[in-house]
Amino acid sequence: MLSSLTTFAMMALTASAHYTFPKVNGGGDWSVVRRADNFQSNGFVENIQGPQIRCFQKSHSGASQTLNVTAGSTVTYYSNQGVFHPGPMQFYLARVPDGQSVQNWQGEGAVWFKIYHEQPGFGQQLTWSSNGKSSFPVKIPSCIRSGYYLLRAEHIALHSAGQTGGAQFYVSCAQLGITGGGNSEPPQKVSFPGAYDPNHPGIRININWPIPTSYQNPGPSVFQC
Ligand SMILES: *[C@@H]1O[C@H](CO)[C@@H](O)[C@H](O)[C@H]1NC(C)=O
Ligand SMILES: [Cu+2]
Repeated sequence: MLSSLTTFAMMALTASAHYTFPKVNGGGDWSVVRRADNFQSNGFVENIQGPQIRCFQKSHSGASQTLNVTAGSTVTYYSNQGVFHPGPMQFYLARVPDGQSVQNWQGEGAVWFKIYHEQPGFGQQLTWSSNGKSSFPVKIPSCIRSGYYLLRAEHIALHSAGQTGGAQFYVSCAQLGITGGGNSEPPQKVSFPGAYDPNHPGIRININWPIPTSYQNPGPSVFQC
């Protein structure tokens, strides 16, 4: 009885500590960002080989709005409450093929390139600059082609990642129109699902003991102009 009560209390605590990524810049929640399946539960993607790892949608549903931004500018992605778990923020972009609609395109195939990933500080424990924050500025590369894109936000919570399947993925995708770009094509693109292996050292990692002295972000290297 005691243990089931404890389990229940821990579950309640855990649920309240989860989060979503519903907003970019000044828009409303889930207006430019596609409504993620965790919009009520604040839960996380558990199966990183299933469809939800892409945009946290089991079945596709576009957002009603698209935010136009200039290449080279910074957009700010927001979580609905502070990101309380330790682990990296990462951002990816995928360009909507010409002639296809940003609302309908599902982001399938090896189309995603990484534009940011967070490295921890090392010491008595790993420290993450995302910890406790609820706004995350990310710079759109100035040299990529203009057009419509999906911007994928991802926070990987590592507090129980010591065993396979223990990492928690908090994900959503925003619809952007990027103007004033260049003509660079990022060389390394990945698909979701597909990019991540559950046993990647940045996904299955005990961050508590021994304290890691390095951290390898999952996914491709960050594209730079
Ligand atoms: C928004 O961005 C798209 C893609 O670059 C562009 O085709 C469109 O003209 C832009 N709309 C405005 C109002 O700037
Ligand atoms: Cu949580």
